[in-house]
Amino acid sequence: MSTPWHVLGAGSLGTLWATRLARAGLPVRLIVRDSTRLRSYEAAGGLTLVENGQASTQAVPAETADHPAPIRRLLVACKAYDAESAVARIAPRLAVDAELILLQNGLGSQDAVAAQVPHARCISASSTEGAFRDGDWRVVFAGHGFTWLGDAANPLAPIWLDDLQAANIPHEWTADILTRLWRKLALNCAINPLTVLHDCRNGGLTEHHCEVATLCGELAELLERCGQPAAADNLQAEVERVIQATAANYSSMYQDVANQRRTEISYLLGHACKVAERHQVNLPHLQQLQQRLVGHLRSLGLPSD
Ligand code: NAD
Ligand code: KPL
Repeated sequence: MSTPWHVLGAGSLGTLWATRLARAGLPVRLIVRDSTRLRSYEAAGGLTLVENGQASTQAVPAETADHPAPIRRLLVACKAYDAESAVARIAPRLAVDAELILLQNGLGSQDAVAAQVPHARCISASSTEGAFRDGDWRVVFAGHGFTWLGDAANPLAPIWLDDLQAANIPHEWTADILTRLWRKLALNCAINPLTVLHDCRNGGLTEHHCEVATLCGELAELLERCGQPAAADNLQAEVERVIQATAANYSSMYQDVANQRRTEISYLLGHACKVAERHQVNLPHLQQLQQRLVGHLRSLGLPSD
């Protein structure tokens, strides 16, 4: 029997991965928050994935963090701000050769998780797939994309990439996962906060071309200074391309704010500003953007961290 995939966090991406792995006949176990959520899940009878308008349900077995079985492969599918505490709770169950796959956007949470589990291998992911919940235990596959996976400490590809192949999860192993994560972080910093502050879709930023260009300049400087020159390459051109390609969409941060959900600001703009300070790089527009966003979130009564 192949190693089970334990999926921590039954939200959008966790469900998207769990259902596709289970559909391919691979062993999957879902870890939910507590016994109340476990009862709710069992009553629902499984996880439902809606793909191209067709709903299909996978009866993935579920458990809470207190279950006694050891874990060898853990997909961490919580938000960046929940990942560290969620993994700390499950840490006693991790086998000595455990591997964690971290699906969090941005940077900062990966190091915080790795510090909780020094004996485990932590693999980071950067994904352009899109999914959202349209009900309890129900997820809509909204945007086909790609997932890069890598381990900055060890270039050796894990054997379970075969499982992703079998499950039709488009992916590639990369030795440069940090470059991928920094590049995505820079894109998100140049686009997402401005869509919130200007209350617009991504395409609305074409009217704020100068502001976007200034931010791209500062972000590229930061990437160069913190040892990520490849992530800085043609940044502004790519930001403009993404703005055009996703013109009709609302950014993920816009959607979080619109739905009164906590954002991942500390792992995106907050992380960029923290690293700039550490490297003593003066980035006035990025810092001002961070202050404006924090002020805006507070004015809405939302967490600003
Ligand atoms: P989500 O909020 O839909 O799901 C997170 C789930 O984790 C929730 O169900 C939550 O209850 C659960 N959770 C939190 N703490 C837990 C704990 N201690 N034990 C058990 N469950 C716990 O979030 P998401 O949209 O799936 O995003 C996850 C990460 O993936 C984020 O960093 C996000 O930026 C990134 N991401 C998401 C998408 C997307 O389309 N949704 C795309 C790319 C990247
Ligand atoms: O990833 C994104 C998001 O909304 O989080 C894009 C579409 C690239 C905008 O930054």
